[in-house]
Amino acid sequence: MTTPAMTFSRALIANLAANDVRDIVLCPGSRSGPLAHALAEAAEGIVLGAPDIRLHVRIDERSAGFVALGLAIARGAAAVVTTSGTAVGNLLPAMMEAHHSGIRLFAITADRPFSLRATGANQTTDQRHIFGPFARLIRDVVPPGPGRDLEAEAAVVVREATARSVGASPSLPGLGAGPVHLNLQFAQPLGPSRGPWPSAAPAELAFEPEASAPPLPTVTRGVVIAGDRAGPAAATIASSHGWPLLAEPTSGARTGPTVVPRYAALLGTDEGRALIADAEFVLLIGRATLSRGVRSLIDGAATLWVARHGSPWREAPVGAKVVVQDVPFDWIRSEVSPAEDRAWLERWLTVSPDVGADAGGIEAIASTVLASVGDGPLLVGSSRSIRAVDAVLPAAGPGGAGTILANRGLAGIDGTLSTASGLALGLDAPVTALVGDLTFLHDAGGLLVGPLERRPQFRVVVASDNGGAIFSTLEHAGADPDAFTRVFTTPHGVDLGAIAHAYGASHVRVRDAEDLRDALARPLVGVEVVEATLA
Ligand SMILES: Cc1ncc(C[n+]2csc(CCOP(=O)(O)OP(=O)(O)O)c2C)c(N)n1
Ligand SMILES: [Mg+2]
Repeated sequence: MTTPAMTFSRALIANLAANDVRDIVLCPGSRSGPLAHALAEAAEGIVLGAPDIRLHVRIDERSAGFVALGLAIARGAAAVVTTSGTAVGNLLPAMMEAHHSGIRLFAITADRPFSLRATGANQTTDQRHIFGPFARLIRDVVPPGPGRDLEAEAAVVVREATARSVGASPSLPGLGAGPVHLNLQFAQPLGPSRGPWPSAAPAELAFEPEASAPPLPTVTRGVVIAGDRAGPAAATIASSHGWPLLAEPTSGARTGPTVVPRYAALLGTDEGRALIADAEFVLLIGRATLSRGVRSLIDGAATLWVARHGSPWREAPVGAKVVVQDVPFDWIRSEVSPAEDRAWLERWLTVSPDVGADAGGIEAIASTVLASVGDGPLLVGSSRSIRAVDAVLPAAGPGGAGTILANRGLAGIDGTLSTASGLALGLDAPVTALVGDLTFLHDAGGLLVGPLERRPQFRVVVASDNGGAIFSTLEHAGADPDAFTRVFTTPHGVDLGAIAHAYGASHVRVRDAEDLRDALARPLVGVEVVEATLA
């Protein structure tokens, strides 16, 4: 006889699968046992009627959260399942990133029955509001019990979670896609029990229509800023109007004749400041986080319009006159002829291509990595890695913007290796990641893939400089050198090769661009760390 906990768990998973949440990361624990038993049934494909689930088991919930984040980026949505207690708290960084990046991450956390809360019971805390403002939906689900239609209850919970995760919520319009939290209380018995798998159907979703937006103004001195995941519409608008395009590497929009190379460095020069002052119209698509100059352009714009586009990014810069969620079709389709006066565009494009160039070091690493990955997926870590890629990434030909991704929601240096692992599993393809050494150390546990697990293929290129080099480019570098090194740079002296080998990953150290190129040209097998120390 099946137990209520397992009946509910099977129905929950069947409904997740019916709604295309098929990649599920599971961490071990007893309270989450009913979900683990059900997931194992589905994943092994041995039980008739079980949905097709791709199960990934990880030990550390913080890493598991980011593996699920990477899977969700690749597949549209993914879930992570944990037991109760501090296990849940370890999902917080991934949930924060998912919230700010608009990623459909389902946190499914097991809990003790509510009657045990505040009684001193083991591993029992208040898990309900742990993700605070970062979950589109928080459902605290009472323990499954006998005599109820548990299959219908599970279907309702998943339907609501699906709707909120895609942003189809009439009660919360404008939130966009993002993470949800299902806190599932389970009472004994928690052990395995045989039972049938229910059928499940996809939820029907109703989106709120967006209010219509005004047409784009006809101005000469316009600028288009394409932030994270802005999409190709940004490039289309910029070229059709003849406006300069400042496209971040993860915008998917660095293409067309008006792309401004090395805009971040340009905006720091006198001519850049003059251009900022002279811009009469700024169109921001997606969220731009990489350079202070771009932020000045946004904050100082005479007229600023914003299309948040694709991201759930709810905040709009102060002073935005028009804010829309998606780029209206009319903005792309409308017949415009590019500004006749090309002087404005020329001022942006005639800047020396190596203004502010850092010919050696991290830019050489970034160029070599970009050349080697071609159109393949590249995940770029925060700090100097993403800025170096921004500086050296050439404008792509039509349709060839490549797949450059980064966790720009909060630009953390955490979870990057785990995100790469999840991406590789979700894409079923090798992924390259480019990260700094602190970023590598922060998530070294992301190299851990148990021997019974699906094998991701990813290569982590570490720009290795024994600490956080970015801080020497910021105002803090004015401090006493010893104090600065200790409290900002945080050198560590860790042997990265020893770490890689401990996790069964391969490791190679390279000292010049040629060796790096050779290392990247080798076929990738499993997990590989390429430590680059280019002067
Ligand atoms: C989780 C988290 N903690 C702290 C920071 C602040 N932070 C930004 S960059 C950075 C240093 C990164 O060093 P590294 O990965 O070695 O890159 P580098 O600047 O040396 O290229 C730190 C600590 C952050 N972004 N995220
Ligand atoms: Mg570093």
